[in-house]
Amino acid sequence: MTISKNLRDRLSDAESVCVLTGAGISAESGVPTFRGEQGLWKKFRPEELANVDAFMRNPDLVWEWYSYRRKVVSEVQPNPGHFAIVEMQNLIRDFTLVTQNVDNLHSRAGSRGVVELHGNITRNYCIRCRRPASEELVQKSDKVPVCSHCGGFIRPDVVWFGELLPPRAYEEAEDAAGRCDLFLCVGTSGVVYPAASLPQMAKEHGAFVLEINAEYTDLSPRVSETLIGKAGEILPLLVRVMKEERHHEQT
Ligand code: BJW
Ligand code: ZN
Repeated sequence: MTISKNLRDRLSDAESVCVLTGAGISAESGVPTFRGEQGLWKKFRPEELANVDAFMRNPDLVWEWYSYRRKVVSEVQPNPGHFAIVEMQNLIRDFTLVTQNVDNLHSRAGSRGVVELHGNITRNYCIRCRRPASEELVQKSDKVPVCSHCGGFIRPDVVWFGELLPPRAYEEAEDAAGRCDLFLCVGTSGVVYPAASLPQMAKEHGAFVLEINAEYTDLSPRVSETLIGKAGEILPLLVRVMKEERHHEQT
């Protein structure tokens, strides 16, 4: 992988960085992505599982699917891509990590203040009174559990199709995209909105938008540069360049 002089300069000069991640960053940890040949949506239909109508129609089925996925993420570990982002946060004064992932792997790697646009599969709440559900209730339930306060169904704290993103999180993401000088899109197909509008927003505000993905995506024609490869290999390389350049600046 060659890093152009231009990209080196962007990496060394960046003072405000926003990183947007998608399922691809966790692929190397063993978490399946959504789209593509090996993706979850090849085997399962999002309209049957990832919207509130599906949940109300068949809460046990949806609960079972999320229990399975909760188990998968609890059994894997963050990978070098997640850890590189932690290192990047330590180097950059104004740094925001925005993720579409619900797998909690960024926080487990040590990233601080992660902006979770689509929620977090490790949390659950009551659809009626909105109280969070206890870990114990969630762990022991093969079928959808009900709230111990009001009897409402418990659902995963994730954002389904047709639902609004947590407003505070989306605001933080928009602010970071609007003020950064370097925006990284990592491992996302860029087809789910409004998250997919953030790179464009950053670019319109003058940021250099760098995409890192295993393949070209819907975003590729609209970014400043795309690096094709594995996030777990490219991100550590970018951090190395950032460190070298910053070291030179100090000496
Ligand atoms: C690697 C790699 C490696 C692999 N290294 N790379 C028509 C037009 C426009 C918008 C809409 C529309 N109709 C409806 C909408 C809105 C809808 C939407 O965007 N739909 C489009 C799909 C058409 N959006 C919404 O509904 C959102 N809410 C909203 O808009 O509210 C306003 C509203 C209200 C009422 C009505 C209408 C609008 C909510 C979106 C919620 C998304 N939820 C999910 C599920 C979360 C819970 C769960 O996990 O089950 O979020 S869907 C799923 O997709 C998940 C992801 O976060 C999201 C994005 O996927 P991501 O991360 O990009 O993964 P993949 O699999 O797509 O891509 C992986 C990439 O990694 C690939 O590119 C690989 O190449 C790459 N890769 N290995 C680097 N090692
Ligand atoms: Zn309740």
